[in-house]
Amino acid sequence: MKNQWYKDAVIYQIYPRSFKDSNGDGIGDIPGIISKIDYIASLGVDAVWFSPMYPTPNCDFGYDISDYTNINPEFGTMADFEQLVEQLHVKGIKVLMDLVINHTSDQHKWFLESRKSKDNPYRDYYYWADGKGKNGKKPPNNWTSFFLGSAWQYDEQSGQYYLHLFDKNQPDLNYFNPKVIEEIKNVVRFWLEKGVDGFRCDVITLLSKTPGLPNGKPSIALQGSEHYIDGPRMEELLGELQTVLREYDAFTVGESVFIDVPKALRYTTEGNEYLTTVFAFDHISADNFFGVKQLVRKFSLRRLKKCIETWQHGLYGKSWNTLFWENHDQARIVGRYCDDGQFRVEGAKMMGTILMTLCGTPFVYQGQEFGTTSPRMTNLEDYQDVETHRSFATLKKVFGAKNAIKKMAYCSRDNARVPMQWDATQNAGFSTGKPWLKVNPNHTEINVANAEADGNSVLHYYRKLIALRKSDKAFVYGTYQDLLPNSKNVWAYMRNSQFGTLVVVANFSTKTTKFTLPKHVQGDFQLVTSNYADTPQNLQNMALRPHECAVYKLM
Ligand code: TEU
Ligand code: CA
Repeated sequence: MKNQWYKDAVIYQIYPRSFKDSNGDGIGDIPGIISKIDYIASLGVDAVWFSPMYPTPNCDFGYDISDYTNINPEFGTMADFEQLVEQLHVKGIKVLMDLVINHTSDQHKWFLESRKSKDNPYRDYYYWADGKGKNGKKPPNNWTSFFLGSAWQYDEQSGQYYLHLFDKNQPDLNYFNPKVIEEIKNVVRFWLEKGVDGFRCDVITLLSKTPGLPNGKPSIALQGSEHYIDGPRMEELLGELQTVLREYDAFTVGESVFIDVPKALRYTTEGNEYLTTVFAFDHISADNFFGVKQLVRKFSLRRLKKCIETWQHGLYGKSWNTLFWENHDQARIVGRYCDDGQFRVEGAKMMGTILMTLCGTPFVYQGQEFGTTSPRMTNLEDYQDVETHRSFATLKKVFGAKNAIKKMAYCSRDNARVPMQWDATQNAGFSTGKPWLKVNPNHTEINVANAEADGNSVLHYYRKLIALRKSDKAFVYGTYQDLLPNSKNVWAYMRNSQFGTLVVVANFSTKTTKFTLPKHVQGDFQLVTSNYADTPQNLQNMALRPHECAVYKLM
């Protein structure tokens, strides 16, 4: 029987480059993380997902791997990593690594060999093709990259193009070659033998391409994606990985771009899992068009509620949801779905309350637990993220420089990657050297030290929410029913299970907003927690103050 520890768990994501620098080079590292293990444990989390810590040329800061079975020397040594795993395990905290196997770095030895010549034994580890057009100088097909532009790069050395769905420094691995999955199974086993408890699987649903890599239908973005998202060989390839994963009962969460409930069930139906769970993204697109973060639009609570309801109902009893607002690819949720100004604290607590009272496993991204906001830098040269730079060039063409800067500042992934704000000292206590990415100026006010000293802080509230979720399974299991689906400002829902009945109410407006619950919500509901000191003890039709939220339990 699979150990379903993850269902009662709360998982914390660390982006090592920005968490804590121990040696003053301005780059976060493993000894830095180890120095903060007591802080991590104080949150009450059960596992940590580390963004990639393997050797990398940092074109995509670790999502371009040049050696799958080693540790990035910027972060430390293998011995440091083994110490980190041991110390987290001593605290009862599991370790999840980031498995990036759709592509490698172009500095990986497989690619360095592959590009040497057309008959190199590693040639077919990647997708190579002749160019089209009279002098062969046009890409082999019309696919475009997640980072915009053609998904093909011409290689002078061997006179052909190679495929890269992301940056040109991230060539796609060719899973038509059976040697590739065998290599990856060895990588998976290597880390599981080190005591790793599972993996977050980067863009895992892109592995299966259409044979022959045919042209895609015309599209403004991701042209050709019908030929590589959720392809026909996904079960076969994931099934191969499972032959190793299931030996260790390893947890997996598959990052699944543009996935929907039926496809999620294809991979995660309990009893027939190819992945334990998946990350979907439509709930984190309630402030953009078509799930394209750069196409910014006004946040809609109704759009968000519809997404969450689809997934809460869609997986219920068949699989298990993941729940997140933030990660290293997303701007901070405070400032997107709630106010980051006057009502920042109430808003951050409200988002945390929703996260901890839905059915699924909550993931908390470093800094979210104390209400970190996006710096929204306005100088292009302050950004380090390849996606930001690639998209800015296109945004500028379409919207002009001024609007492009605004959109980029709102959605850039670097909003989540600036150094963790530990205290009000220089560099936010992250490093004694010049940080690799500028620190958010508001670290003088928003930081862990201030939050620890403030009994009303977001940090203490997150700890309380996590402890409540641990002590009362009514927070975790059971049905979800939206009580006011048409309300554009109030989110009210009921959770029902053998552990009890909860009603959660939240005001997404920064104005006081009245609500009337449907007649069927009857009984003595007592306050369990809220983000205002004087929220009524009994659930009733009331006027919720700006970002006021509350959890009530039926007595
Ligand atoms: O992200 C995949 C991905 O689709 C996101 O980058 C997406 O383009 C956007 O940023 C989310 O709205 C994964 C990793 O999380 C990301 O950091 C890597 O850049 C990417 O894969 C390539 O490995
Ligand atoms: Ca360092």
